[in-house]
Amino acid sequence: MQKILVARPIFPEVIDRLKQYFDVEWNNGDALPADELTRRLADKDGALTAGDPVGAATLAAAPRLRVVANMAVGYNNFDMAAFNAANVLGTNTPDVLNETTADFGWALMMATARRITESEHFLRAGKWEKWQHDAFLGADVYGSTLGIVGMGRIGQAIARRAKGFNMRVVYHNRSRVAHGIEAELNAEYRSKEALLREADHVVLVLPYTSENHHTIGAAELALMKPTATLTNVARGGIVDDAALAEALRSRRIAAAGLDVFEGEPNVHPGLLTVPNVVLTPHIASASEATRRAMANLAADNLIAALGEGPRAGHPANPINPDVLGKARS
Ligand code: 8YV
Repeated sequence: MQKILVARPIFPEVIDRLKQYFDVEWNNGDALPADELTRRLADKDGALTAGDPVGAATLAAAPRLRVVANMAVGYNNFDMAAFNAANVLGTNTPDVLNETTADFGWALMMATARRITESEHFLRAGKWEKWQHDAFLGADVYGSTLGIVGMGRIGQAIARRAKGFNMRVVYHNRSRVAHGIEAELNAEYRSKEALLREADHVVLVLPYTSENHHTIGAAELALMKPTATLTNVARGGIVDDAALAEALRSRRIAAAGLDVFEGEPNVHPGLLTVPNVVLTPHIASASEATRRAMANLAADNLIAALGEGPRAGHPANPINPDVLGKARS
């Protein structure tokens, strides 16, 4: 039987499915440090990860390893150049989380615009003594301009929801999306700079790559309206968190909603001390149904890539399909 490592706690029924095909080693505890992950992968044929970094050294130390299935749509934790050089397949879990993540992007944007957590903290602290005409005044969402940076599947699902809120939608993406999609979403393409100047609510939904490290830093925040909000449901590192903390402190922008952070689970101390930010612990895809779907899809990819199950040899979500069928190097 082929050997696999499941590097993170996941739903036990998914472990049971994997056991039908493989000899399963399961880390049902904290994330493994890099050297421990490398040690545990040394004799494995496959692995299921969730954001765990996998690079050249780990692959070199695991000569049998043929596939690493990530339980996430983002795979910036994989060094894909190293995967390609070693002929190791990476897989991810797209699509199953689109609507859940779009819902959450909206929830975070609206909580940010309408100061939901800030006002709740006020209430819980026993400070609510009277109704005031100017208490917790926020920014309208309905009828405003939504700026989406990253018009992939999740960005499009966010744009679709904007119709019901009578919003203008502007977007920026590496390349313009097809004309038909722009028309269906009623979304207009903008340069990043134009979008930042124009949008009342900016939502980030782009993948993290080295090119878009700090796509939003001090210079970009300076372009935004002082009344605008910024929501990040993409990846830590896309925003310069230190620059954002300063922009929030000085009210350069009105507020931010953040589900992802540089160096998470650590959060920049400057973000923890300003009131005008809504903070959540990387839970945009965390609905009961979606996290189960992601875990099952990651398992399906692993099973298929290791030549088992109904899709043997044909995993649904290969990131680097060119290595399929090639011998490990
Ligand atoms: C994951 C995510 O839960 O899919 C992604 O890219 O950010 C989340 O849905 C998280 O990355 C853990 O793998």
